[in-house]
Amino acid sequence: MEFLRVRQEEAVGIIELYRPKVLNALNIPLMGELVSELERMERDDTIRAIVLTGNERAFAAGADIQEMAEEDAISMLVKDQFAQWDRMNQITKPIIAAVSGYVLGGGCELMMHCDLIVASETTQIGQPEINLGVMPGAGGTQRLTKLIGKIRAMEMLLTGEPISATEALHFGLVNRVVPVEFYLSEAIDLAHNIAAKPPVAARMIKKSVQIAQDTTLAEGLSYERNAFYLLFASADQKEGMKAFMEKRPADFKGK
Ligand code: DAK
Repeated sequence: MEFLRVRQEEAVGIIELYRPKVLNALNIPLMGELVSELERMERDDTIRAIVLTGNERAFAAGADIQEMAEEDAISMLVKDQFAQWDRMNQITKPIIAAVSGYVLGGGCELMMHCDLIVASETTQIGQPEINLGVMPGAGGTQRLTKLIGKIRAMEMLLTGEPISATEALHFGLVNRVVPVEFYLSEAIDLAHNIAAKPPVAARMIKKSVQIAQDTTLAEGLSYERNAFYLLFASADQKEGMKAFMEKRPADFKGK
């Protein structure tokens, strides 16, 4: 792969965006590689949680402006070059973003696709598309509004000004803020913690939370209850409850 660096630490798959000279600007080939790699990790039973990161200076400074600059509406529509973004929604394993530096435009939208977010103290998160004469196109107006509320989202989207890691923590946009030297290791530790949990339950929880954001409370509660009942068909439920009663750590197999 040209634009990713990939490794695995026990049950954690780690994907690093790698276009450092252009602050990890998200061009079409990079996004293609990223989605393919996420789908490969989804199929790999030895991986139970995924960390997605960039580098200290930039998680990603947005979609590649050079690639988009000369497009017109019809060429954008016909290519539908960003359709691959939707495939990321199908990943059922928990994805933890480890972000630092610039998290802008499509970079912020990519971060919001993830399930948990660890940020370094130097992180700046923004949706500056308005400064380019456009607007977010990969969920920036929708996911950001759901995550931080209308008034805060309006300010970020209409001014294009980034917010700091501390503000993002205060807004509930990231889970943790840590010194820059620790943001990746903190995210990997969090991923190991989650990877040790029963994977079928983790998958159902992820789906249930996604549904909470997309449907009514009644539909969400109904999905949750059925998923809860279904987990009683798993070996991990038997193991988890037996281990509790036998006062020993559970050994979850993902069955
Ligand atoms: N695209 C292409 N190149 C970029 C880039 C980007 N988004 N951001 C930075 N670069 C490149 C710069 O051109 C420069 O390249 P060279 O000149 O060295 O060849 C290099 O990275 C270093 O950047 P700077 O020299 O500018 O570094 P500074 O520290 O001075 O400034 C900066 C850093 C992040 C403040 C600045 O680079 C900047 O403002 N970058 C643009 C940020 C931005 O506007 N981002 C939003 C892009 S629009 C969709 C999906 C996604 C999207 C839309 C639709 N669908 C699914 C439909 C997303 C749209 C966007 O993200």
